[in-house]
Amino acid sequence: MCSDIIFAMIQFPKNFLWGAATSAYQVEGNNFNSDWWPWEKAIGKQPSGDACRHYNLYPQDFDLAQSLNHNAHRLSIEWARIEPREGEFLQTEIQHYIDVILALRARGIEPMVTLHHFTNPIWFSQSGAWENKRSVERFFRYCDVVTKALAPYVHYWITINEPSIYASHSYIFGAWPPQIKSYWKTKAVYDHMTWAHIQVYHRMHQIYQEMKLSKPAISIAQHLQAVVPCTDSLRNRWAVKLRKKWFHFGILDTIARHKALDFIGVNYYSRQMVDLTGWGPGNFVHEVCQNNHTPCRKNSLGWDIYPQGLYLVLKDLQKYNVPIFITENGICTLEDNERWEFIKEHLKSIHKAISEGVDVQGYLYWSLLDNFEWAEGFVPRFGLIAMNYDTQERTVRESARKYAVVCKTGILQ
Ligand code: IFM
Repeated sequence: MCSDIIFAMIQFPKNFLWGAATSAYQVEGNNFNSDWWPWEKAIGKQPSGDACRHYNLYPQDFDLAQSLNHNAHRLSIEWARIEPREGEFLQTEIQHYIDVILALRARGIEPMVTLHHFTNPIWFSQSGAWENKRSVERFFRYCDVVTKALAPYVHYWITINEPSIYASHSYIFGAWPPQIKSYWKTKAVYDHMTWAHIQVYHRMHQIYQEMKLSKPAISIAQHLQAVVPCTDSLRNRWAVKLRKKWFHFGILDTIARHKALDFIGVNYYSRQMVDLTGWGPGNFVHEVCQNNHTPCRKNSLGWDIYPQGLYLVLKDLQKYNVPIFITENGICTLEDNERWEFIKEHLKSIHKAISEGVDVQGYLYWSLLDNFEWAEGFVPRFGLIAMNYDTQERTVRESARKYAVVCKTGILQ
């Protein structure tokens, strides 16, 4: 059994942020200036197409979020819409995102805005994307424009979503564009993203100061798994250490050292079992044991469901001494009762960490809507709200209603 934590009183702190997350490319539809758009077509994957038509239907989606008692929502800005050609910034698109954010605020929902969530403008990709060291100044320029426009309406920012997942899927596994397999390029990409965050973070704070606005809270959203050794061998313990350093805490250490971390955004889904059988770099750094040594329930993509791992991750993060927001946590499943179980068990883990002094200030379920799950297309169902992609009809799931009670009361029954 994967879950074995027993709790008494499950009451969350006052002012806790409750809600859900989305990303632009996964819900908006028709992001044809983004690099995924031609790539989906070129490789014959299920295309994102209209997705959830959230670009137009956002007021309706936010009405639903409001009716579910959400007081926070994480969304992202599609860089390619704002800057479809290098140096050309579209005021109409900037205004669109201002309208989106104001639509949240009008419903009493606090926005958390992500500036980069996996996709790049095509022109940026064609000139080497994040491999190119000029990526840092290009991203900086885009963030500078967006921050100046949105600062009056936004307090919480995520500069880059899951840099380790972007770098590994695109440059180690070759699964996402540009489908490269190179450790050197992975390192370059990761370094550029790290440096971009640091520079953008300081510039954003400066902009808020110049505009005489109160300080924003800025971070990255880091994908964190519980890294669990299958046996206690020296090799496995080493691998756990290396993985935690490279994929989890390395970037947080660096940006904390550069004083560019106001909080930590945690995207938590699963665990990673480690049982090394070889000595290659892949063995140490990313290979996951497939032997199912300690079986547990899985989501529809086959990821282990491991709620107690979230507690372990949160305890590891305590040393940074900054607030933590769960910026994503969710399950893809066709069985909605599994979704509620998943949410409940993970909330218990969070509560346990809070009761031991970890400063968790919010929980954003992934995702508000079923959406385009990257290379997996529309098959996985992560949403609190079910999508009928033929009719664009939205149906609130039972799990969403149960979660709505927690959002309203701050109490988990
Ligand atoms: O859909 C993704 C999201 O874009 C980033 N974090 C993980 C989610 C589920 O795979």
